[in-house]
Amino acid sequence: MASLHNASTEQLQELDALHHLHPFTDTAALNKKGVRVIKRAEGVYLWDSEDRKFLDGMAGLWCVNVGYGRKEIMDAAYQQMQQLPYYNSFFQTSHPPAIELAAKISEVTPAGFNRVFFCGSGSEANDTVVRMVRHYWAALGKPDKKVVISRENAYHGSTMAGASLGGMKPMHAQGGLPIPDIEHIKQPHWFVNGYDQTPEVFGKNAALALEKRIEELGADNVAAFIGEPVQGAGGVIVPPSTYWPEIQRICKQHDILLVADEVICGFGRTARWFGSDTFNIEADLMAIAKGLSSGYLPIGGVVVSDHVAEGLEQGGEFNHGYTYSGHPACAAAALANIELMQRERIVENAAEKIAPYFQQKLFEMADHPLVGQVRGVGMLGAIQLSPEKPSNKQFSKGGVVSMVCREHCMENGLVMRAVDDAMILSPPLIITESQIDELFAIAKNSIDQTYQDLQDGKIDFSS
Ligand code: PXG
Repeated sequence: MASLHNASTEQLQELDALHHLHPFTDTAALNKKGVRVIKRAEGVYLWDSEDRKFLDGMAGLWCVNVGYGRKEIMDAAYQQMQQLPYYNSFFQTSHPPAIELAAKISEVTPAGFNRVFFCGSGSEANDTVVRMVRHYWAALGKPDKKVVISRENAYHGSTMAGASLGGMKPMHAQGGLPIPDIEHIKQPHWFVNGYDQTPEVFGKNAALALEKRIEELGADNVAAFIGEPVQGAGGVIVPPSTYWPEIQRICKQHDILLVADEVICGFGRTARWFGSDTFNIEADLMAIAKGLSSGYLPIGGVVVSDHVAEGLEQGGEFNHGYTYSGHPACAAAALANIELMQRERIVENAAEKIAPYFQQKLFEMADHPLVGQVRGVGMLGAIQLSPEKPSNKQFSKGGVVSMVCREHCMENGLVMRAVDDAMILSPPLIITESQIDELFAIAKNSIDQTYQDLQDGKIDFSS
């Protein structure tokens, strides 16, 4: 246990400010305010260093699907560390946990996916995707098929290729991104981009942007299209029902690989094992991470369909890999996590019981005067705040009102994420009905308070 276990909040904040650079953070602003220190967790709850309790409406960062405190996963990692804490899978070696996990992944993934390349995270998975799809086409004698098409406002990670694939403008603005041969088309975000059309018409039109871009670039130059079945970090953007079938048709017709980024949607998040199951996507490759180990230890992977695996085999050596590809302790934790999900029928239970209840409570928020749209699927939800209803109007400056709402949520004991003006939910899949009631009671109260703040002119849009 860390020696600072009994340190005061102030001591921890001071040391953190001195030595710790946080992801996606304005360091100066954070250090002025002081970081919140999370100390322990159990089930769906977190406790901070002041012993304040929070319901974790985000399952960490969309990952703790089986909830906190699952001893089976800890024991599996501990036992594996005693047996073999580390060995690599380069140079014609392997080890039991990586072998067993690879086989287990092919059991739960959609038909036709039987091979996995391991890495340490979702970002590494998507870096691997870029190199792998280009290597695949080169192996088939088509080295010009290099461009990967993604979407505006997508999130695919923070490495150079991951952030390039992502469509977040502020990320591209730093560090000389995107890398070459990455293209972006519009996102299927009906509320923001397609409000003047029916969702079905807009969904098809958004997909047709892919066909148009392929035709502009020439299909001979395009390797793949990548998309999250539901854009998570972009704001839980659930595409209209017409979107994925049209994307599928376009990829097939133009001989473009379809990559499903299942980093958030995988392992039960949409109340099926994969987002591809929920949306009937027949992908050629899938990026996985997060729910693979429920975040207990870092691990990711790229799962490839049989025909992609065959193509790759024609390419000889794939000059790519990580020290921690298939790390034994991480693989053992992931295996224990999936076995636990199967034993406790966590995905089935989500589909039959918890997700319908979660969606019902989520959609009850649509009546609120501050809520412009509610969207969700499975155990994902977004409550879009809007200044005027019914309309798709947005506040004069995005992300201000939602940050106020987020602060109210925290004060009231709920972790909810704010994306632009949407409040985002992605709780552990093991949340109970009464905990869902608690979650939405706090959410509603916090949105009420935010609405009151707006009416009282307390929200400052100028800073
Ligand atoms: N793909 C998707 C769809 C993701 O959501 C990644 C790839 C990258 O995974 P790693 O393991 O490298 O982080 C992600 C990660 C947020 C937030 O604020 C979302 C993610 C990560 C950090 C913050 O919503 N998603």
